[in-house]
Amino acid sequence: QPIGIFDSGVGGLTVAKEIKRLLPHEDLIYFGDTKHLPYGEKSKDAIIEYSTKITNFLLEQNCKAIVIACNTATANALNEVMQSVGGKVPVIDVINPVAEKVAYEIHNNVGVIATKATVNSGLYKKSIRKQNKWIKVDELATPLLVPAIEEGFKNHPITHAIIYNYLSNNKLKNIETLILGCTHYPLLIDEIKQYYGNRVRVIDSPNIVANHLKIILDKYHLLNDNNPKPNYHFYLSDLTKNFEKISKKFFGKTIDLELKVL
Ligand code: DGN
Repeated sequence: QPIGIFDSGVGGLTVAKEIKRLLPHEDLIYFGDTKHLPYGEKSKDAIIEYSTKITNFLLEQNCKAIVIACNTATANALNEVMQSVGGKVPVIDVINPVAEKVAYEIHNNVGVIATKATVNSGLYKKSIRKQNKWIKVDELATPLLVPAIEEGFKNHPITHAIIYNYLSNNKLKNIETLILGCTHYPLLIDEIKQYYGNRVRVIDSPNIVANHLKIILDKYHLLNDNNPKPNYHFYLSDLTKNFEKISKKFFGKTIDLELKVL
């Protein structure tokens, strides 16, 4: 049985890639909702509708676990996704495992950059402060980053200017730790680290989420460690050149890309 992973576009690939690395024998089904991208600007109702439709589709594909590889979907539709799943398979999101780890390990000022819809939900702050109320958490919406990434503007002066503009914001002035609260952002991790040098620790969220998934699959005896030729199938609600390029870079030439409008 495959693991089902979804995001609004290429962002979730940063999580899928880490899952592939830590769980190399698992079949993966990835759904990129490129037709409705970016989720960060959509209403809560719209995000719930897209996320539950995708979840139902992944369940129909017989997935043994659902990974919501999108912070915006997690922040706005986690409860509804859990309801759709009805306890049939585990649901792994990208905010709670990271918040738990940060609350446990970090004891300084934490900054979060994310889409507007994620920042407006305040879920990172709530989730971290629930476990450790001494941590100061500052969240900043950085909405131009996703379109820049989806346009393929990596290592590009436009992206550098956007990063500089956001990270120099007063809200992030005193942080010592940064959470990339959007699964697209690790695609710009080099540029972000360059801005900070050694001053700020950038949390490796895809690794934390993939590790958490591994622990959950193990707990429910769902791990597959004997599958010599795992299958990677990608569904997209709109076939875009950038998705094709990035997914091939991440997963090699052998992946299947299929158009699927839900
Ligand atoms: N990658 C998604 C996230 O983690 O929030 C959302 C990107 C978007 O659609 N704006």
